[in-house]
Amino acid sequence: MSELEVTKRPSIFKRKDVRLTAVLWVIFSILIGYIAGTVQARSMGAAASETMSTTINMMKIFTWVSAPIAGLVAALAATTLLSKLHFGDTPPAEADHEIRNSPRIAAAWIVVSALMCLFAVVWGMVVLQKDDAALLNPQSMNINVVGQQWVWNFDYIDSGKVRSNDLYLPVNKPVVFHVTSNDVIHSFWIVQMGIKIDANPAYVTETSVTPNKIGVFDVRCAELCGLLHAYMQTKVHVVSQADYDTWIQSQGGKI
Ligand SMILES: [Cu+2]
Repeated sequence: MSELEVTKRPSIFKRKDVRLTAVLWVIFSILIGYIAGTVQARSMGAAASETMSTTINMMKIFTWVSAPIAGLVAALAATTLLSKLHFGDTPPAEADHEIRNSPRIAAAWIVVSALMCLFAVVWGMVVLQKDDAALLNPQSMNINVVGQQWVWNFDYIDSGKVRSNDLYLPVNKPVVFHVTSNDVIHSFWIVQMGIKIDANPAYVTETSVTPNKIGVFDVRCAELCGLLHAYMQTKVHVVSQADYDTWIQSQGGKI
């Protein structure tokens, strides 16, 4: 008899609050994915290197993949707030544990979470490996970057004794930055190229990039480094190889 009752019970998907949660889940997932992924990525400006394009892509994909999770939490919270209140010590009849006690839902949750983690790890490793490969490229040019309160100095070590405060780079040429600091910890960040690395005193860190767009972009310090930290910024001028050579010569360097 009791078995019959169980089979007769309507499916949870026919319940009003479950349907409302499902509808809100879809709406919230799309909203969260769009605002946190697409709008954010657009606000970062156009990419000036492949590293930045891959980073923006990865950010968009990771956000869109995780948006349904945040959307589900928001939908459950909203449905809970909109549901009727129940007072007293005895739980209402509908407060059963169909979800908590369902092995199918538990299994689906574990499998989906595991797949998402695996996807994030594998994708992240592929992108990181690509970035590291540029560091080992023998064609790369080398620039020493020195941060100090509150300016950046760039030494073009392949061209003799040339130093500048604005960074100059030839387009489509891989460059390795050897980054250090004269005082406190700074962080060397070329915004539109998607590279950022700590500048530590008495230690050299390295990062590399290949700028693929001619133009003027932003260099900032991304580590709170004292009173004028917010003003520790400069420009990077990405120019043609010929214009770069002319500039290096105008600074007394050799090409
Ligand atoms: Cu700084």
